[in-house]
Amino acid sequence: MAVSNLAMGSAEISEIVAGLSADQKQISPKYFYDERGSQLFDQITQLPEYYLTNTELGIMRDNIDEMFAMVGKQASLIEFGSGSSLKTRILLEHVSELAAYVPVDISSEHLHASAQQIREQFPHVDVLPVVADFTQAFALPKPTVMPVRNIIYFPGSTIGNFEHDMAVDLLRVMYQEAGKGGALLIGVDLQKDADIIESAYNDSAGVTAEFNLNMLQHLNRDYGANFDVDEFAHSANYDEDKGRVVLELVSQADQSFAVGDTAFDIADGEAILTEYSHKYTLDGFASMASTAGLSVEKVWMDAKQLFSVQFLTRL
Ligand code: SAH
Ligand code: AVI
Repeated sequence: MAVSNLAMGSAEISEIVAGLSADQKQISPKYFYDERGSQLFDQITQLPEYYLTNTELGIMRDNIDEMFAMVGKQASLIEFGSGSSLKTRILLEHVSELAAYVPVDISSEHLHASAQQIREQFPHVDVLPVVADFTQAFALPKPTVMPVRNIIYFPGSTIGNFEHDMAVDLLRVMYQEAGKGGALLIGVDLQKDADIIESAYNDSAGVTAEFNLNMLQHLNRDYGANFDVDEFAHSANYDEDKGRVVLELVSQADQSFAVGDTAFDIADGEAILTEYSHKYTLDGFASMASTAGLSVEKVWMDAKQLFSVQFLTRL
């Protein structure tokens, strides 16, 4: 095996091994996103069943003037989990005199390609991409123009991929990064009819299944694992009581696999948890935000109240 081809961070391997050693085997959803995973996520956003992206884009377009007024001039826009920066383009088209745009993402090739496209489309914007795991401390680049305030932009309801305590910690990190006078603009998916939610994660074209299974391919390619990917199946169910989708990879046989030097057995029908996607009530999200020291200043929603975009400031 050519070690130089592997993104063999020992911290990452320890984290993966620890997750697979737990009673409920699990792998963090951040391992969805290698280059292929980011491409598959982009395909998910185009699916008719995946209401989240189109609904959020509609909310942005319908309320952009009000959002612009709240963001203000000479802000630095720092986006957590920027992906293809699709929604950001609406902000960049309307928010004049931005000090900088700082897209932060773990998926490095995809981030750099998207940042380059943004530079070409918006040559007047200072685009400063940062490859980082946003759950760990990371340094923010210094824009050429001194920003008046930092706006943390966190669209897509990526906050929903974190359990309550982790989500609170992440919101705290964000408001610390935002600093004095800063604010958060965040996309938050809402609780609704279970059928609508389950279809979004079990699309008829099978893209979400491929996205889920690609996590094992990513671990095989970059972290010295040897999963037999054909022996796992995608599963996504909405737990209405907990208000969250549970994404799993279910073993189709009694089998063994290894990650680096550590071997694991998995039984036929046993699942590896790969993602939660929490859906919120407005009150539930406001209460979580207030635990993190944040207050909801404004909520924008679509007419069917499927999704929300919220503006948060320090309590
Ligand atoms: N903001 C985009 C993309 C959402 S997909 C949208 O709304 O459509 C989630 C994005 O977060 C992916 O691009 C993924 O690479 C990134 N991501 C997930 N976990 C991350 C982590 N821990 N640190 C940094 N980026 C992360
Ligand atoms: C990035 N995140 C908000 C997506 C979601 O809907 O939870 C990831 C995803 N998982 C399956 N489909 C999309």
